[in-house]
Amino acid sequence: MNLQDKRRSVVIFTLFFVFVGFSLGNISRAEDGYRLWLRYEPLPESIRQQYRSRVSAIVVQGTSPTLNALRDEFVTGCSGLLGTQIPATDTVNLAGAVVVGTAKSSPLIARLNWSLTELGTEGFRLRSATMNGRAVTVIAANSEVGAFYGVFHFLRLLQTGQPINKLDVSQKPRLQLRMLNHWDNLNGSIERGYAGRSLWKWEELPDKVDDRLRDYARINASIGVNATALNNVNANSRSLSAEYLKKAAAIANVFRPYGVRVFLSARFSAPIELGGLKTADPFDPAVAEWWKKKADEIYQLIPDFGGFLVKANSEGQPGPRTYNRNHVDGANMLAAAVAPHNGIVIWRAFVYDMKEGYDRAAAAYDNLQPFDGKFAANVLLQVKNGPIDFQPREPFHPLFGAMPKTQVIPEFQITQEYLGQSNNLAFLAPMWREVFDADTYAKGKGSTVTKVVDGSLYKQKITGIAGVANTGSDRNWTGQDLTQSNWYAFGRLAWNPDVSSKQIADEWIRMTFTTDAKAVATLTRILTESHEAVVDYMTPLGLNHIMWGGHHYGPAPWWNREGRADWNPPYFHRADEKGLGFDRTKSGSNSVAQYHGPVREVFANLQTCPENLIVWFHHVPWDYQLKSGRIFWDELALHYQRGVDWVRSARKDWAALSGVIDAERHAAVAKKFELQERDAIVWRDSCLLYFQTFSKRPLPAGVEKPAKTLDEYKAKSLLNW
Ligand code: GCW
Repeated sequence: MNLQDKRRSVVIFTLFFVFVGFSLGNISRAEDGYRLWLRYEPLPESIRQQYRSRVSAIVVQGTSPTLNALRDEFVTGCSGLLGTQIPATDTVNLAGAVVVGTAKSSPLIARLNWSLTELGTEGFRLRSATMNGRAVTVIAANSEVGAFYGVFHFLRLLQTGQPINKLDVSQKPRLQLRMLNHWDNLNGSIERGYAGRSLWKWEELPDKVDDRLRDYARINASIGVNATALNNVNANSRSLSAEYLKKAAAIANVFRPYGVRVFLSARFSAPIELGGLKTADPFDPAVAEWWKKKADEIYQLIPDFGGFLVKANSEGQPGPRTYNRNHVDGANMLAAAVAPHNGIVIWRAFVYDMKEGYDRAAAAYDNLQPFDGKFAANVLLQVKNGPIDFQPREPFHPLFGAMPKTQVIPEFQITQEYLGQSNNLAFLAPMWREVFDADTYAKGKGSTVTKVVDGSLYKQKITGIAGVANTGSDRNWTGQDLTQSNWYAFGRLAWNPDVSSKQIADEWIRMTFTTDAKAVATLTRILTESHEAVVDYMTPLGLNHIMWGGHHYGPAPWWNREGRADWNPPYFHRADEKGLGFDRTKSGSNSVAQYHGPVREVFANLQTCPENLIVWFHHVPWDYQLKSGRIFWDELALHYQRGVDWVRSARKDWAALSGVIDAERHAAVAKKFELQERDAIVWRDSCLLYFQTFSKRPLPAGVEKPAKTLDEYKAKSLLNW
């Protein structure tokens, strides 16, 4: 055979297999990531066998938008997973039926007479039972959305291969408001979005509503997300105009059956820009009246409107302080406008406009803590996980545990502004776990952030959590297949902040990629290690905010071009001949005092401060000896190297999964790992070369020689590499 013949036969051979594959339906078909974790591909035959007799039909009595949607989901899901059409009926005439509903929607469920009060409005009970002498499974709830959550739970059991013959599960969400914040602009761009354009397509609304919005709502419902703020917190007043409210209402109509409520970010000066008033002073009666009328108008269009999300007096946004009023004056005025409709106001604590020479990490606490107990009953204070700004690692925010009379909710950033955007894999569940598990000592040992947030410590009426979304118009929603896991993880932790990262990873992999045991183990390990690896090659040992200015992709610890000191890396890392780090102890800014004892003393003492935060709290001498026995400089360098090594080995592990993962997603992720390796090297080299100009020490053994010079790294942003 000559070369051409050989090629031809390879092509024919390949085509043959593709054809056989498609006709048998068991070779992975085109996988573009669109279906996320709701793929519903047939389970392995051995597992299907076990399920078949237990999932013979779905019995949903009654109709309503939610009941219809959950019936559809169940039928599509089970039929796909079991490889056979599962019928929907409204009577139990088969063993193995799954009966779903509420006592109101379903006489069959009413007849069970179960007491479901403790499940609240969104919980569900999933139980094996007998009806008409037949073994059935019941999914019962107090609300149709609760029943929908039960359906998704049941589907997850199938997707992850769990036994379903003796079920007795009762669940309700631990946090009430489980919300995504979209930083979507009205022109379709997304601030800090790395997955395409805004999903909302404002220009087409309200006449045309993209079908994709239904999938967005389904996906959120599948992980229990029940609220969405549609527009950027750097808000445009027009989003509250009559024209845009109609568009928001069209979106709300699509989301409603899935239990997802709509919120809007409100620009504080909207009464001026939209209402033609001279001021937006919250004490001006005309201003308060304008907001009341605006709220009435919104609720006319969106009866279940959630309320306003507000970024005020932060990064140039207007706020009450613009009019010499304070945060409480502003928040409570808006709260009064939505209160008659049971709406809420979510006031962000990300405020750091302070005096010269201040410590930015102390600013949110300084600005907001004095108002504890003064916010109206329908105001929530949304606090970022750490005191600066979504850095790869931060200590927990000192406001958690410092506002016992305020309804504090955490804000996480699902989109990876500072963590390699959609090019680098950083599975964020471990990072969020770290925040939840942190002990604030607010009421003695065991006062974890989880307990502050879930209401068990301070018994606040409303609990919640927000995540800045990583979604966009890209076909795979998040710009890279593996970072879909962060959307999933956010929902799972919002539902139950006690779930382990490992469990979240394991579930997500089985639902999204494969149930092959070895592959699941490898991928779970890759996911759960990935965040620490990113910290290693970006900001080890407590470093932070040393990214390239503006876009924040890639390293630039030397960057000094921004107008304000606290937007420039040297402000944060404070490198000099003596050492590295921001002294936040008594000899420095003393912002460590914002924490409760004894955690305060632990952080404040160089000897006891966790090493992974050491330069966050201390200016650490280059030759300071760490627990490893190595000096600080050497340890820093080895962390950078370790990060690079991890990416290389993860890349290899991923390559080895090529037969197990479908070709399309396998290739797409492999490309991302290639970029991640490049990025990790650039991070390591640039940071070490730059910090070396201060430490004046050689790289320790085991750290590779930089590939380029510092000037070369300085010349070009990694974004344009
Ligand atoms: O992380 C910073 C971002 C800004 C963002 C701000 C915020 C929406 O760089 O883009 O603005 O935080 O959270 O308000």
